[in-house]
Amino acid sequence: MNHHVFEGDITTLPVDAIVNAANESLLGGGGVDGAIHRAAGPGLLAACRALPEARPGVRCPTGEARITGGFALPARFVIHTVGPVWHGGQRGEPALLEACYRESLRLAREHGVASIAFPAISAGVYGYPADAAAAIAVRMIRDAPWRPGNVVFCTFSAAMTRVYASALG
Ligand code: AR6
Repeated sequence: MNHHVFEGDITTLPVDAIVNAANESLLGGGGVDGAIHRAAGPGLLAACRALPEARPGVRCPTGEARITGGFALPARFVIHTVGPVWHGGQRGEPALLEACYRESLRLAREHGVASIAFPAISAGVYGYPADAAAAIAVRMIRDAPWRPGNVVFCTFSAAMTRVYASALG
């Protein structure tokens, strides 16, 4: 597969779509979510706010994904997905994280995305162990029935870059 690891800010990448590790409100937050909203500008928040709620305050349930434009980003699209909060691994976390990758790829395919960048979904404040999260990311892309021609695993620290290098073998 045509993939590589890029260490740096996902908001700078000139890919068709970047994936956001969001929360269920889709109204922004810290980490990569905050960086994406800052770089995309207020149009992104307005587009998120316009998405229908699945239930009060929830525009994207955990394990699902939604797509918006990229506004001021170089990326044409932002695919927002909500990873699981790590509670020790017995509350369905692996299946939910797998679903994030599957649903993000499904939207990418529907929108003709040829290049995509993923951050380490759930591996920040949501506490998913980095090695386990990276293993799922790599497996879900490798085993996907369809994937964009160019897939970037975007890391944000030298330590996370090593984790992905190891997961990629
Ligand atoms: N580019 C690429 N990766 C980044 C960037 C960036 N600019 N900034 C941080 N990371 P996190 P989560 C890395 O916490 O664990 C938000 O508040 C970071 O180092 O952003 O899924 C949301 O609103 C880590 O490796 O996402 C949710 O409430 C990875 O991105 C919650 O955090 C994911 O860390 C989601 O938590």
